[in-house]
Order: sequence, then C-alpha cells, then structure tokens
Amino acid sequence: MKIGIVCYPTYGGSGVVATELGRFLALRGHEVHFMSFTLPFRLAHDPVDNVFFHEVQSLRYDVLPSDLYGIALASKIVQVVQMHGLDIVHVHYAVPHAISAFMARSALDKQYHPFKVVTTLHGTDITLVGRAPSFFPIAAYAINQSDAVTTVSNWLKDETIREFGIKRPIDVIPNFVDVEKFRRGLTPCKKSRLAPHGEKILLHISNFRPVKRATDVVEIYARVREKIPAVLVMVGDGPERDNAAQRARELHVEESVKFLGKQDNIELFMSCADVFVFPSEYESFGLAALEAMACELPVVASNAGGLPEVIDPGRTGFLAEMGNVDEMAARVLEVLADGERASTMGREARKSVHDQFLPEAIIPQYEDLYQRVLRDTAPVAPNGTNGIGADEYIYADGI
Ligand code: GMT
Repeated sequence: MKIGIVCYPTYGGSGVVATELGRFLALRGHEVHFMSFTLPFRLAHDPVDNVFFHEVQSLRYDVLPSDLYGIALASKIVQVVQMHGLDIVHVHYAVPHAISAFMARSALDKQYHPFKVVTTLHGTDITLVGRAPSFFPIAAYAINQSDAVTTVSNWLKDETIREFGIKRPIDVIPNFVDVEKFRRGLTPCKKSRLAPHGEKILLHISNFRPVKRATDVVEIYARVREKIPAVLVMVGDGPERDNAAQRARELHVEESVKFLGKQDNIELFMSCADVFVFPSEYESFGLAALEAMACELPVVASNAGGLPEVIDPGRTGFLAEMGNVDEMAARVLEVLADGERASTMGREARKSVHDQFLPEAIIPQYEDLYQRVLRDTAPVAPNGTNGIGADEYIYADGI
C-alpha cells in the first residue's frame, strides 16, 4: 500500500507512535510518505528505505489572522497524492490534520475520492483541544467523517463516545514499543554519571505540561529521599519545568534532582534507572510508561485514564489515586526496598510488553484496518471495475 502519515513531528507521544508506525510499515514493504512541518525526530535518527518526507511550508503574512498551517498541509496532501497516488492518509491527532485531509480530498477529483482517511485519536486532541468550545464542532466532524477512527485505549474510546455522542465504530489499537531499541543494560549506560555513589535512580520523562504533574514527581522524590539515598532524573522540557525546579528548592532536594532537558535517546536513561515515576492527571495510554516497562523498569503511576490498561498493579508496577503523593512515594519505596522484587517486577513489565504491545502484534492491526476501509468503500475506477490501486485513480487536472 501507499500510505501517507500526518503527525506532529516534535517530542510527544502521538508523533512517536506515528513515526514508529511508518517505519515498521515501510519495513513490511509499504511505501510511506510523512507530511509535517519538520522531519519527525525519531525518523531523523533512524532512517529506513521506502520512507519519504514532505515538508509542509506554511505562510506568515501580516494581513493573515494566524499561521495557516492546516491549509498548507491540505495543499501538501494534494500534491503528494498527485505525485504518488496514496491509498490511505493516516492522520494522527484529529485537529487540524483530519480536516486538512478532507480538504485535500475535496480539492482532488470528487468523483473518484482518491484516498481514504484514517484518524487516530491520541488523547489531548479529544480531552483538551477537541473539547474546547472553539474546536468542538469541527472535532466532531473530523471523527464522524473519517473512513476509520482509532483510539489508543478503551478509556479514550469511551471518552470520545461520551464527549461527542459518537455513534460510529471506533477501533482500539494500543501504542507499541520496539523492544530491540528499548531494553535493559544499554551502553553507554548513564548510571555511574547519574548516581555516582550508587544511589537509586527515580526517572521521569515527559513534556512537562500541567497534565504530567511534574511537581508531584518532586514531592514523591523528596519523601523517598528521607528514607533512602536516591537521585531524581527529570528528562524533557515544558511549561512546568520551572515550577518543579522551584518545588525541589523549597523541599531542599535540588542538589540531587537533575533536570536534563530534552534528550533524543531516552532509552539510555530508562535502561539503567530503578523506577519510573508517572503521576499524570491522566494519560490516554502512557507511551513513556510502556517504553520504561520494555526497559524492565517498574512504573509507579496514577490510576487515571488508560494507565490501568498498561500497568498491572503489583506485577509490573503500582497505581495510586492521582495526586496522592504519599501513596506513590510509599510504592516507590516498596519497589526499591527489595532488589529481588524490583528485578522480578521489571522482568514482568517487559514480559507484559512482549505479550501485548509488540510492533509485530500491533502493526498488522493497522494493516487490517487499512485493508478494511479500502475494501468497504473502494472507489469506483473509471472503467467500472473496483480497482483500488493507486495507478487507477484519476486526479483532477490543473490543481
Ligand atoms: O500529551 C502528551 O503527552 C502528548 C500526547 C501527544 O499527542 O503527543 O500524548 C498522547 O498520545 C500518546 C500516544 O498515543 C499517549 O501514549 C499519551 O498517553 C497521550 N497523552 C495524554 O493523554 C496526556
């Protein structure tokens, strides 16, 4: 198949999932065309054959109300379809990506509807952006008009149905992780640099948006450090980083909290930490937790959103009420107190990834979905046969 993938390319779970999906689809023989405003960072570090990148260049001009990225993206989709004849455009994040795809489809020859639109909802596109009154009707339209819609967890599916009163079918296809890349004991392991005196390493990785509750991470750490020697490693950057650093100063633990900012190779930190701390207000899935589990890290997280679909409490980590930093600290101590237990939990965490979230299990679910939308609503080729090959499409002239 020829598949277009539209995503946010910078640090963030939806972009990572989209990029990894494209890479694995290409490795399975599909032709994949990424469209975004910059090269997705994981693609830049791990290029594969059969993957093409098309940069969307928007326009800023004084008289224009704001950046017209959604329209520039629609134009790019038109051009890529004209050049390469895509079967599917798979958009990650409903707004504005799905709308741009519909716009592009209308701009192409209407009679033959040249490609199908698959929309994957990742979380904040529903819980924050889609729910906002200024975007609500168009987010609902994006969901209803897509040829197929997926969510990354059952929780997000239920939220979408509840929030938008959606009647259409929604497929749940969870996040996945490359276990060759994310594993224990990678070199160069950073343990001796992060914890030079053999302290335990608590790790948090996120974009430090309010939903991640980064100050809770510091609260949890301060409680843990009262009991055992430990350091806290904070990877990533975002609006709550300064507040978290301030809280570390107030709690007098700042000298053992390391804010490392954005890092490309997060697996190097995950592969040598002792516990992953993830106290989010909610996560539609929690990709970072899954990546940590692949690195045999027990995860202590809030029991919000889709996290209970990822973490099996008592076996692969622990869940606590969102905001209950006392309980989360107690759970972290429980993990760290018994090295044997921590290792067992870590091994179980990786096993759980193997059992449920391997690319080999998840990518075929997307392939089956693509086949289904192409089959169910195959465009009628000019000669009356039901051809769906890209070569048979007719595109409007002069666009
Ligand atoms: O909000 C974020 O953390 C980024 C966001 C995104 O869209 O990039 O992540 C969401 O999508 C990920 C991939 O499907 C999920 O694993 C994350 O749980 C989800 N984040 C939230 O729901 C807050």
